[in-house]
Amino acid sequence: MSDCIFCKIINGEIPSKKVYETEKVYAFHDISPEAPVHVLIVPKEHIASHNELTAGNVGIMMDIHLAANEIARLMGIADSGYRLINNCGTDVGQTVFHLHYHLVGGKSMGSKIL
Ligand code: IU
Repeated sequence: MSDCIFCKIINGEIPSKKVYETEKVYAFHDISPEAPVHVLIVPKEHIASHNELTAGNVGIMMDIHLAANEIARLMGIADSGYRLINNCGTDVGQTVFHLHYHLVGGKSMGSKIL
């Protein structure tokens, strides 16, 4: 999508600090990290949000979750633990409407969700 900032990051129009890439997924350090490790995992296909997942495109979730496992290992937090967070919609703070998962960790965060 031509005016999507994450599409521009994926195609290199806007620079990013790449962590991991496959044919279907791109991952990079969040520009405004909220934890010692804060990586965004993004499908290369433009999907606006979790709401737009369908039977036809949900296969990408396998790639995203496998990427998350690999990135957690690369970042050295696979054993200490991490969260995978998706914000869907404005009430929960989605600001970029290109599906993405926040992989956050590297510090103790307790068990509360909110
Ligand atoms: P959200 O779930 O849509 O709120 O997350 C968007 C994230 O994208 C947020 O953590 C931003 O800091 C991050 N981000 C970025 O890493 N690079 C950018 O150019 C822009 C946002 I715009």
